[in-house]
Amino acid sequence: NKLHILLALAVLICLSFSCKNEKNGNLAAVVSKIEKPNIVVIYLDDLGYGDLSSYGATELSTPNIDALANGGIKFTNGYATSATCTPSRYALLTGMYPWKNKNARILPGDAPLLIDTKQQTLPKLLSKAGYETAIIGKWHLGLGSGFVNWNETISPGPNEVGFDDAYILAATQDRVPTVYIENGKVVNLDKKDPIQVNYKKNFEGEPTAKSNPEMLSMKWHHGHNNSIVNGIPRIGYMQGGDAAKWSDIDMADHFLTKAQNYVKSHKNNPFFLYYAMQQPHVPRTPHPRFVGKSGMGPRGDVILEADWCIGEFIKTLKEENMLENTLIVFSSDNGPVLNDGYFDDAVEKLGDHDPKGGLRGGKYSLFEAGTRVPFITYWKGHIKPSISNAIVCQMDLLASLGDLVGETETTTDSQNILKTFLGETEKGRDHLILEANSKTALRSGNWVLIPPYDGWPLNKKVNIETGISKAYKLFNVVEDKGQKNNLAETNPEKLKQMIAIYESEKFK
Ligand code: NG6
Ligand code: CA
Repeated sequence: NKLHILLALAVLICLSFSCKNEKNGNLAAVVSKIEKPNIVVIYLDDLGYGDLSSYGATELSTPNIDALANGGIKFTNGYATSATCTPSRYALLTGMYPWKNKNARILPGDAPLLIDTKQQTLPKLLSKAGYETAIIGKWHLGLGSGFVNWNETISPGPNEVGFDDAYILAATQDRVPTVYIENGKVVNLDKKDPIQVNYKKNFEGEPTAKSNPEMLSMKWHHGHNNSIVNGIPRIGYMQGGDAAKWSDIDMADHFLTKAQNYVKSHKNNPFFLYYAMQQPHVPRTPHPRFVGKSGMGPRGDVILEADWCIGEFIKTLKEENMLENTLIVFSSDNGPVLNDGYFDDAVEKLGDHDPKGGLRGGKYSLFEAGTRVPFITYWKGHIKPSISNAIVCQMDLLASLGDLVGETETTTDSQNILKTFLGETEKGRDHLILEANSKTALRSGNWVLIPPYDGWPLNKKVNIETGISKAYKLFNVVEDKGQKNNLAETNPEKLKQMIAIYESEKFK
């Protein structure tokens, strides 16, 4: 009898192995459901290290994200690769250091696709393991391969780099075209009112923030003075596409509903969902339900709105009995900025809130607040709640999640630190190159090295220290979180060591 059972088991195991890669095979579905959790990456835009109550904020309360932080691993040394959006997203999806690709910088809304369609990507790797993959939210990695005709199918894009489904905004909320794109097609496009986009010159007769300031409901501070959509002046010129234009105040709800529907309709096969939320990037347009709720103006209000959305999303996972079968990764693409080009009271109403959470710098900066961000992994029943001081980077998700689903990946810069992400070890990366506006720095152990660069020490428009100076800077960021004491001169030995690591990483 025992032998029979053993035989039956052996047959089952063989069968399950042979079916593993068959996406729609019934047995494969059952087996992979047990073995492979759904994976959701919730990615915010410009959320700072100190913007969550679980990361020390006292003036804002973010209970839903806190529930993930307190019920999972809260990383205190979690990094985006970069201090701006496009390069960080590039690294997240490709596992490659963005400074190795000279085009990986903030892209205009009509830029060509930055990721080579032959490149390895996180969704491709997970697809190989039988996952269905989707992006819902902000893309900002370029579309097409030259001039984009927004009225035809737009390709290549997310679908060509590994996403089975894509419901995106092309670039940023402040850039045209201000429309949603679903699997290469502009949503609600009226062919009789075709969309045209130009980042260099306006279309004749189209109002701009400069020609028609009376049309504005939000004022621009720097940049953001081209086409006007919903009273908000944007970057870039756009003509046509009226029926397709999004409603800014409904954007958060819109993406949330899409994300909830995706979950509900993908119960039979493991899925990877990249839920790329637009908050708290400018223009900050909270739904009226959230206006005034933070007392901090729109920036605080949209953080509360994002937190609410995440709470609703988790509720859906719970209702669908999927929470224990879903690994959630939460992070942000770069550090915080207050005035990023609009007058929206972010500076005036900040009060005692510190979006940087005690770090120095902010978005666009080589100092820590540029790249060190909230970073959480949560998997109910599988990850034990803890706080981890390990150095981890979003770029490592590719190799690590690959390992989780049985796919080995060693050709990229992504390191397999799955055990760190699951809380099985406190050890993360030894070191990491950080990037801001194509300039780089090094985090290694407790230390940060910023090499000398030419340029301004202060980005005056956004009032953020860039980290740029003509001398080496060396900080012990464990003892000196705010990077106040430059030890380059007093610790020449450490400086030498750090320069050696930096150069071997950058020029290998
Ligand atoms: C800058 C924009 C800023 C923001 C940023 C991209 C101006 C003056 N500033 O060029 O408002 O859109 O690009 O942010 O235009 S990111 O988070 O997507 O990198
Ligand atoms: Ca960003």
